[in-house]
Amino acid sequence: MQNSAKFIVIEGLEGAGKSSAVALVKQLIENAGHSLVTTREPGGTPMAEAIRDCVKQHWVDETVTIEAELLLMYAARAQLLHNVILPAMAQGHWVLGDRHDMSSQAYQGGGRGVDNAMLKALRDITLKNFRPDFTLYLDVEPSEGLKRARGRGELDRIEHEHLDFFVRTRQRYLALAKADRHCAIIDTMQTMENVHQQIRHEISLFLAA
Ligand code: T5A
Repeated sequence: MQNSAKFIVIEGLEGAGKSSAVALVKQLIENAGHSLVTTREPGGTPMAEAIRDCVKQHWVDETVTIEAELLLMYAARAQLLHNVILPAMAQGHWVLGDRHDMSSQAYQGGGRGVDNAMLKALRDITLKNFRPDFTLYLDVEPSEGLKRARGRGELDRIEHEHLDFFVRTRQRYLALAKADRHCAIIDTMQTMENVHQQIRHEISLFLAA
């Protein structure tokens, strides 16, 4: 029997509403009769969670270089892919990821200005041909997303970047999402109820395909 396990990813800026989207999509997929494993990036394994702490924390008297941040994101992704995502899918479980490679393309590529050749090389090494079956990109205006993130608690190292950084990151996200036929764009500048309605619609289309 063919293994039809799928990898679904939720992407978006801080405050886009990924956490509640993950909970909703999990429920929808499980209601459709599939067993599901949820992950997050960076993170999802003991070592990748340590990398997450490392990239999110404020370092006193030390600048985190663009190169170090980039390599840490891919190191965490390699751990998660080989130790969690691929084994789960091999056993027939669907996997739902809170962020994946599109985050590196958007934050490191768009936000930090890492060139596409470098990103492609790292993606080829880390993921080879592995790609999500479906991505929900939750679009939010950066100032609104940061306002929501601030309301949720203390900002981490990346969230302390200037607004410009998030504007560039969002521009790259939108370009990537529009070019990807396996990606749906969700407008989150609306009530949570409307956002969830859009998500339900997109997931039902994906499940019916
Ligand atoms: N990163 C990550 C990279 O730079 N490169 C990479 O390759 C990867 C994988 C990870 C950081 O690392 C960076 C990106 C990030 O900076 P994270 O914690 O995983 O950090 O991600 P964040 O985006 O920081 O997580 P947030 O919790 O801020 O975002 P969410 O999950 O999208 O937001 P959520 O759901 O917690 O919502 C935040 C608040 O907004 C409210 C919610 O109730 C909540 O209080 N909210 C709304 N309010 C009104 N209307 C709506 N429509 C709302 N939607 C949510």
